[in-house]
Parts: sequence; C-alpha cells; structure tokens
Amino acid sequence: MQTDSSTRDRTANENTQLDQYLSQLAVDGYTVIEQLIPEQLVQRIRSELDPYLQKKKMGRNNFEGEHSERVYALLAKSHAMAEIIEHETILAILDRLLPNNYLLSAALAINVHPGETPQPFHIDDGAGGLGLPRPRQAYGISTIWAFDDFTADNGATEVVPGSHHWPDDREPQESEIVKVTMPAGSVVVFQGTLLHRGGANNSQDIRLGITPQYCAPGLRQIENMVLAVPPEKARYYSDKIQNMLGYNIIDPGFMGYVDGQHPKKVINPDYQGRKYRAELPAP
Ligand SMILES: O=C(O)CCC(=O)C(=O)O
Repeated sequence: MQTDSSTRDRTANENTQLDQYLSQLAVDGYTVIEQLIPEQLVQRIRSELDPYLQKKKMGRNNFEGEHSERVYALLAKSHAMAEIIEHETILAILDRLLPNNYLLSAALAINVHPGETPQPFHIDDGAGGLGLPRPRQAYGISTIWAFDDFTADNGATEVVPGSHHWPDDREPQESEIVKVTMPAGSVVVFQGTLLHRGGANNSQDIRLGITPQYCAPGLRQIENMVLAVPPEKARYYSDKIQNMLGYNIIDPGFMGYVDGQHPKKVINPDYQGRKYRAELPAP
C-alpha cells in the first residue's frame, strides 16, 4: 500500500532501520523502538496530563481496568501529545503499512496502578460489524509509548508474537505470551490484528502508557475524533494531525465532506480546497 510522502528525505541508515521495523512487524506482528523520544518530552507530556491523573476516575470494567486511570480525547487536553502522534518514525512506518489518508483512531493514556489484573487479550482493529474473519490484513496499526519504564512486574503490555496470522478462535497459551519491557521514552508498534493486553501490576509503582492508534481511512475511528477534538482546538494543530483527526477528504473521491465542502473549511474559512470553485454571481 502507498501513501503520504515523508516530510523529508530519509538517510540510508534510517531506511535500513525502517526496513528492520517493517520486517519485525511482518514476522512477529510488533516491533519495539527504544528511547525514541527524549526525557524532556516525556516530562512535558506528563505535566500536561497531570491534572487528569489524580486517581479520581478509575476504569469502569475489566477491560478499562478497575485499578487503572484512562484519559481519552488527548489532543483536546495536551498539545505536546501531537509530538508523539505525528512522530516522524511512526509516520514513516504508517506510510508503508496503511493506505493514504489514514486516520487517528484512538489516543488515550493508561495509568496502571498497583493491584491491576491482566486485561483480556484483544486486537485493536476489529472492523465493527464488517464481519471480516481473521487471519486477514490489518486495517490498523497501534502504538503504546512507555512514559515509565515498563518492567516485568508493573503492567508492561503483553503481546502474542505471530498472532496477527491467527484465526479468530485461536487462544494464546501462557508460553506464547511476551512482556514488552522497555525504558521510558520507548514505543511498541504493532499490527491491529495482533493479540495483546495490558499486564498485571504486581509492583508498588504506577505505569503510565499512552496509546495512539491509527486506522485505514474507510474505517470508523474508535474515538469520535472530530467531536473529541472540535474545530476550535483542531485549528491549532498541523495539517497532518488535522487530517488524521478527520478534517480531511479521502483522495481520490470525496468521503468526509461536510455540507458538500472540504472539512478544512470548518477550521479555516479561507481554505480553498483541492478543486476550488469560485462562487457564481447570483442570477
Ligand atoms: O495498557 C496496555 O498496555 C494495553 C492496553 C490496551 O491494549 C488497550 O486498552 O487497548
């Protein structure tokens, strides 16, 4: 599949590295990129999220985690979040794996407290109602960024390597599960069809992870992004972020229009669109 061009030319080394990530994603269904962002960015994003992580709202069920805090609509709450969502290494991977005009499907923070139990295994790109049995191609790519060190006992994400090739009814054995331990500032990138879950937190520490998830443009986003990040907030983000939120049209074609017009007009009244049509004088 092909896609958006990268924002700049990549060096030969970067291309070799990218090929390695892609080959791990093809074989195992995931790849870990260690310390992709600096400590300062980790701290900046943490401080913007702090007001929302006060242990007041814990998860409502076993999936959200009754000992976990979840913060949704992140781009409405933290401007710095954009720096991981449109990180150039992540976009380079997405450009190779998803169709052009891919969308941000979800972006949430998951703060796993001591005592949390393992989440149920699941995939992230369940194409609601389309009835597409697995194994199949992935319609989404997910990322989980470590904002604390992910360790063997503090709730590190668990993945099942190769499960992106499995049929719907195959369940993982204990021996097939891998804990994604990684230092803060690292990210695990995985296929939307890979079985994974948040692990149990048997430590005394809290584990913060942030998970931007992306999907093919024809799928419905998991979070309703144009309501979660309304025009008055979306207008301050880059063109790329605006497109991924849904202020965009699938090109070629016109899926995504608003009242017959390009949705960028809602953010920027001067936007002239792809096919500018001057207004005709009144008859
Ligand atoms: O928190 C984690 O490590 C995984 C969470 C997850 O997969 C989810 O909630 O969809």
